[in-house]
Amino acid sequence: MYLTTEALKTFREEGLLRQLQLVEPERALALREVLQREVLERPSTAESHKDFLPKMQFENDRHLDSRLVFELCTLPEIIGPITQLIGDNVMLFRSQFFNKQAQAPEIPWHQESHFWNVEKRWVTLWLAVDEVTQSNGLLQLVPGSHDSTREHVQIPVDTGYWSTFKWMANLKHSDQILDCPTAAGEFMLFDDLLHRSLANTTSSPRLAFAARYASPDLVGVHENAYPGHRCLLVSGSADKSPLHFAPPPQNGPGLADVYAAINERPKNQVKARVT
Ligand SMILES: O=C(O)CCC(=O)C(=O)O
Repeated sequence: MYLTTEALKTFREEGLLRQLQLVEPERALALREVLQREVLERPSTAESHKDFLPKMQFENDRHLDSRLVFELCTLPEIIGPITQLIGDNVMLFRSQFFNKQAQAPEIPWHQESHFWNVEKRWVTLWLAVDEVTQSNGLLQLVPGSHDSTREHVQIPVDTGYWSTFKWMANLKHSDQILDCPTAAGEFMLFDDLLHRSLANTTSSPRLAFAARYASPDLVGVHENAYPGHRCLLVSGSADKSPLHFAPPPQNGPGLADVYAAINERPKNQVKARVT
């Protein structure tokens, strides 16, 4: 996948590229099954994650411990466009699964720059592992809002938002909200845009995955993470970087194993699961 000059201009102005297909729905479904079984149901084995709260051990920075997550994050369909946006040298410095269970509440409006005291020079990959609809945790964005970090206000306790969020941004009257229903296996790339995800009002979980990429010279990344935090180089070199890098993880199955499993299924079983 190669971004046109027009797409690069859109990203500069709106901070967003959407409807990019990573895998077709059949593969997204197979990927979802293996991610659930091999990643979301097994805590991270990364040394630096041992002091994480229990939920984080399953959902945060799994690119440091799972071969499958690492391979997913480094697919050419993702890294190609990201190098066009950031340059040839690229590191992955954070990732997170957003596993919105049935009836899970809203994640409020926010920008990562409010929480991370680092320069606004990263790109977020947001992948819909499940199809994302109006009712199961729709992602909404404000295109063009990456020009500044908005004021965030403290959320009063017991207001029913996603429990890890203590701050939320207030929107301006002029902000144009974009609904982003997304097919399973489709992804978006966005700058530091205001975004939120609505409550999941259905009876099924909705899984999405976000990974954050930047040039390896983005300083302050470790200080705002956790002790022992490491980055992963995913393109080019990090020769002059003061940051600490981890080797690619070898644990568990990789993408080839996921797709081999699809080919081994009887044809009618594959079809039945896709529809
Ligand atoms: O997927 C979601 O529900 C929220 C995603 C999000 O807030 C993020 O990527 O920062």
